[in-house]
Amino acid sequence: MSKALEGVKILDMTHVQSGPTCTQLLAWFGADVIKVERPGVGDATRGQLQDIPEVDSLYFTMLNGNKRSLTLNTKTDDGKAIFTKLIQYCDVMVENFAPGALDRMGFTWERIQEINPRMIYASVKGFGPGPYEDCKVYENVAQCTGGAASTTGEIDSVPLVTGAQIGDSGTGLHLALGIVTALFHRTHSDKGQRVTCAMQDGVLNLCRVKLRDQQRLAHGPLTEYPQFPNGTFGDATPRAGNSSGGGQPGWIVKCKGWETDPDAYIYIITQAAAFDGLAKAIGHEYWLEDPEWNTPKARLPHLEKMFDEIEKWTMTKTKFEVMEILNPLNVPCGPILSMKELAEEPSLRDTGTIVEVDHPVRGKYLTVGNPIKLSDSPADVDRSPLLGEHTDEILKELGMSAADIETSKSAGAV
Ligand code: CAO
Repeated sequence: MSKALEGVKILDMTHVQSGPTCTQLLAWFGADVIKVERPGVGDATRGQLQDIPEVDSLYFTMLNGNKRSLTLNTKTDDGKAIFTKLIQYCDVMVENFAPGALDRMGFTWERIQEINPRMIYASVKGFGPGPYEDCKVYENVAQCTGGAASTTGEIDSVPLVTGAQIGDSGTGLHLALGIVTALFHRTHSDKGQRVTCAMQDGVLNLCRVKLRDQQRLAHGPLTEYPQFPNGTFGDATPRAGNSSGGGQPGWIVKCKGWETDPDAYIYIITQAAAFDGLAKAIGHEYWLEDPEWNTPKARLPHLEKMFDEIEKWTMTKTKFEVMEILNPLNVPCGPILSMKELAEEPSLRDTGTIVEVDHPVRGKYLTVGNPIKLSDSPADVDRSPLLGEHTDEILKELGMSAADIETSKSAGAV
């Protein structure tokens, strides 16, 4: 079985999280990803949040698997010459530097096209063209500017950011789709193109249902939100606690052990089609006869009361017992799983979603493998490279002799 992106060469100028997520995905699918890092420094995340002194951090190792590392100072003359060869050699260049950084190195999109007209040049930036286009952006800034924070959190409380890295990893995913789309387009246009993805846009795309609700507000209260029927709505989509973003009411309820276990909770969705079974399971058959309860519309003003009653029942069972009872009844529900539980879950190991990797300096560590499974193209997960581990190997591939490589090293270019 061949790998889906075998033969595609990626010039990886990414750092921190958003760009590396994208190139790691492409590497898992078999692309040859050449990560360019500053000599002696490398991606800043190698040294951030280090759990073991002097060892590449988990932050770095979990975002840079399956890549090769080349050290190169693209601001030196020798470095620029080697960078030009790399642009000729590769199919795709990916970067997520601050706006204008590549231009300042002398590699504008126009220049890149001159060097290699088939090059696909992909970038993540914090914002698209507009008032903030020159700003530097990190994950939480994107969550705040993309609509996630204003719509996340308890009602009547502060905006919240989420632990899911929707600004960084989310935008990396969007960019990867843009790249494979451009690669497909190139098969018939024979030309490269520019792919850009702004983190604000990526987050907003993931908050699509909240823009839906913004427009629904003009036509009356959002009846599935906890503010209905007694609270008030302003003129913007409000925060809604743990209520479901879809048309089926949902909430997080306590389970047995919640007093001591911070994750003894389950999310339950009271989907209309499965409501009869749920009402019977919790001993509330009378809801099925009562006109105040027996239709989804009738239940809307009582959602808080409904979830209180469901919770009285779930508090007598563990989250896994609730799953066992409600799943056969087709009630959509899911336990709140801690990172510890996920790391130890055998089925996630079996599918390669959580993978143990061996690193020559760190030893074994866990990483999240490829969540996208292709039936005919394996996606093995390998360790991240050491800084500059593949410098000589890659420079030789570019046609440089051992003497040329030595000269570039003494000039501080690699
Ligand atoms: N050789 C020589 N110089 C190099 C180099 C190399 N191999 N690699 C990077 N550099 C230089 C860059 O050219 C830049 O120099 P200039 O400022 O002179 O142009 C410099 O290193 C630093 O780049 P930066 O400004 O991107 O880095 P930063 O740490 O100050 O900012 C970040 C980091 C993430 C805020 C910024 O890169 C950014 O806004 N990126 C776009 C949005 C993004 O992806 N954010 C997600 C980050 S993950 O949370």
